[in-house]
Amino acid sequence: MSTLVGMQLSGRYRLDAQIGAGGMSTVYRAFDQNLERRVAIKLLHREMSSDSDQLERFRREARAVAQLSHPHVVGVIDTGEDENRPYIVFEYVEGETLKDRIRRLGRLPVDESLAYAIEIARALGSAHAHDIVHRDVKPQNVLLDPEGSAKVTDFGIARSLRDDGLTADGRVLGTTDYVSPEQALGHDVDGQSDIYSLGVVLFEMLTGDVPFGGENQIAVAMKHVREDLPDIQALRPEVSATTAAVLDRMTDKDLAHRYPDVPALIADLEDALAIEAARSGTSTGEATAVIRTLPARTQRRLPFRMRHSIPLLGVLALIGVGVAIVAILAGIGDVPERVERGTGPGRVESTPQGTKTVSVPRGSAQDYDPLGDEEEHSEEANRVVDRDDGTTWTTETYEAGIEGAGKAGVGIYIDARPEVEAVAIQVKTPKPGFKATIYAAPAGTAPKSVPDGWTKVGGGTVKDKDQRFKLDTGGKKYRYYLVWITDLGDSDSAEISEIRLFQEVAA
Ligand code: 3AM
Repeated sequence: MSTLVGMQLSGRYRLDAQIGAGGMSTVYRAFDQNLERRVAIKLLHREMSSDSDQLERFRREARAVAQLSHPHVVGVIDTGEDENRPYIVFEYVEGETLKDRIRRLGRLPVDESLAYAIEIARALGSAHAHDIVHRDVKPQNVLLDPEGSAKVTDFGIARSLRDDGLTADGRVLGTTDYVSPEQALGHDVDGQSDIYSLGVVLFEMLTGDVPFGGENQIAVAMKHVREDLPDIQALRPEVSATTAAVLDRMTDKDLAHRYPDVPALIADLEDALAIEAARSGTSTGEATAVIRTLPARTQRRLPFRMRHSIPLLGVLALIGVGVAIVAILAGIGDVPERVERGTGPGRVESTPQGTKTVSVPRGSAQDYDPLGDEEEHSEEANRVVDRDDGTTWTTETYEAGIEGAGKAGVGIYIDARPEVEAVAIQVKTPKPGFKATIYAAPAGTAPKSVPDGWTKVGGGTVKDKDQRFKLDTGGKKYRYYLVWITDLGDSDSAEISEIRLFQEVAA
């Protein structure tokens, strides 16, 4: 198939890379040249644009999502048509899908699984309140942004309950791993069907796998009709009876026994999260963020320490900031320009096309820990700019994760003085799996806390030992580039061997 990468839609959106493809459309990462920001564009396949059913379905998706403005729904920015091919412009979510995360990590922590289930449920609750049923809830359709928060997308087969005369039959579209019994049977579906599918997603987060396998999609769908899900507590013994009961009620085949609506479900998921967190005495990843949003009634289930530790530490940290000394990158003077030798015998580091490495002197890396003791192995910081993959900077050890220590993150930044418009960053690590947001700050002294004074320019999960992130500074030049680590993944510390910035080669 010919690629459309490089094309411009309606003179405004430049298609930069294909990031996904489905039966009826292709998803591109694109650049909005008017607003100078990255976007995601879903473009209907040419063959589909003459099919009035498909065209209507595509338009319906845009209309449905455009009604929703919700922190856990991937928002629609614009729609248009280019040479008779309709497209939808979405906000771009940097990061991985929930499916990728499960594939990468296997089972997720119990509290994190509940936290994602709550966020997805909140998104579905908002859709249902607008009479929109998603009908294709699956972890492939949940994007995790760099802060770790879940955003639901692909309302492609969503159907407004107010639309009459459209087929709502059980056309098999993609996977049936998450299909509700009533949908598999081709019955009319409503919001309760999304609750069943979300239950299957929760099961997969907790066990690392979907409940049913089969020779084909029909066989799997029939198991959803006929068989009970395997016992969650047998597969994951640390799951509480409360969580197991919530899961059972989400996936009950009998609609009279399943949760009637999302608000009832959310209340029970929130209780279950508080109970799991109280049992383990700590919280991980996204669970920490969701716990802060729990209603007071539910928070009371948590031990005092968990309810109060975060704000209290925040106040203490703010006092600390008054005397914080961040980054005095003292007189580096004239350092002879380094010769780019690359690392290892005969190996020259590749740079993204049209870019060159930003040359920074030794001494230009600084650890950054504004909410902690301001010490993250400072003596090792310069190892990330020494062009030696064998030497690393490590964060302190966080047994209960960064959030467990009451911090939003820890990091390390590069002083690219005087200033530069970096278009990409390379982070090398012997231990991938952590999550980082890249911030930039202008000339002057580096800001004393995050996000004050910093501008987010990129980030995501460091999935590979040699991870690159595109940066979008909106055309501005910045002096400081901060790798702000917000989640350590499976580990209790993060380790970085090299950080390198790239700038465009002047034409
Ligand atoms: O196939 P992977 O998992 O690499 O993350 C989505 C998925 O990537 C991505 O497109 C692929 C197919 O769905 N995607 C979809 N919508 C997106 C958005 N709004 C998106 N990526 C970023 N922003």
